[in-house]
Amino acid sequence: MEFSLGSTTVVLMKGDITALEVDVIVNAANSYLEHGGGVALAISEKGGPRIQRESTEYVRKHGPVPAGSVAVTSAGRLRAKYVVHAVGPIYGVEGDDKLESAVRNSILKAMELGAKSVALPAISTGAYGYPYERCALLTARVLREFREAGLRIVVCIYTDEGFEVFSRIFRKEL
Ligand code: AR6
Repeated sequence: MEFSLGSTTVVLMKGDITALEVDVIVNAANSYLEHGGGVALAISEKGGPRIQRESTEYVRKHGPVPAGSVAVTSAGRLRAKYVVHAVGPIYGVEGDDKLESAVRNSILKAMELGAKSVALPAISTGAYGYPYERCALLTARVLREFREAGLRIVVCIYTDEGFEVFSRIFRKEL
């Protein structure tokens, strides 16, 4: 499913983000960049040990990454140039503004890295407990900020349920 937003194209798809050929893959990480579960584990396993190694080194040097912020590593064996690790909020603990910041800062960082294409998962909708609907609404709102960016933004949803919700919301909001 494709949406034209000015010079930017948003592609909504169902699948495994680790298989995508894009310049930047965004990860849904925790503040310690310990990629122990969910999409983070999939990225870390498929990309190889370099991603976790660089992540650990990043936290050692700069400290934990706060919710709403991002950190960059190489992409190891993935078909991408970089992984941007975005820390989303825990539902009910931190606010929606942190989820918006995580999405916004991921895309801004991708642009800073010279990326033309970036793939995002549904940040915070797994272990961190966000309802898909709320994530889809907040994500759509942030994507509209990038209409002049000339990017290809792939939103990659893993579950049938999540894909259904994102499809409904994106059709209304984009
Ligand atoms: N491709 C795309 N999306 C995926 C994939 C995949 N291969 N695998 C899972 N998802 P989560 P969070 C979806 O839990 O909620 C981790 O342990 C999944 O269906 O990965 O931000 C981190 O290390 C869900 O919709 O991230 C952190 O500790 C979405 O990815 C913590 O979880 C996000 O689920 C972060 O929690």
